[in-house]
Amino acid sequence: MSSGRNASCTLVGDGVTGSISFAQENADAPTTVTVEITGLTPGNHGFHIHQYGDLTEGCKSTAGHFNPFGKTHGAPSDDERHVGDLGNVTAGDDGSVSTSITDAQVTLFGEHSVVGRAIVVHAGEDDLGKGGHDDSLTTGHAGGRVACGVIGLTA
Ligand SMILES: [Cu+2]
Ligand SMILES: [Zn+2]
Repeated sequence: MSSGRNASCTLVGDGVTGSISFAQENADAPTTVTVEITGLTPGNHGFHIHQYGDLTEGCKSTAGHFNPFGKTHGAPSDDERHVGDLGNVTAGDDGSVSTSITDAQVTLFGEHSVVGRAIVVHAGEDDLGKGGHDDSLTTGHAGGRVACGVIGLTA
């Protein structure tokens, strides 16, 4: 009998749609995040897990990046990063993304689970904390929020 967990997130935005799925074999395993998005501008877009699964004011009410350990913003490969920092996804010339990410900090289990939080896709590129802008170390200077959705458990 499997003890793994799965979750999904339907992204909705202005002309942007997407489907994100999460799979984790057990509480100590990394999580695989499969990303399918259409309707983006070509190029890199910040891709994060934000704190709240609250869309009452659209993507704005998801608040900031999920950061249970009080770190500064960074790249997915950095030790100093928010748990929600999944870096960028890259849209092709047709505006679509089809990729998968494996991350050791994102979990579907326990106190710091991402279930019930939100995925947000940004208008611009996440500078991974290195851009030197006022907001590089909080948001990666990724600009507006073009699509978002709530992460929920699935079979
Ligand atoms: Cu974000
Ligand atoms: Zn961050």
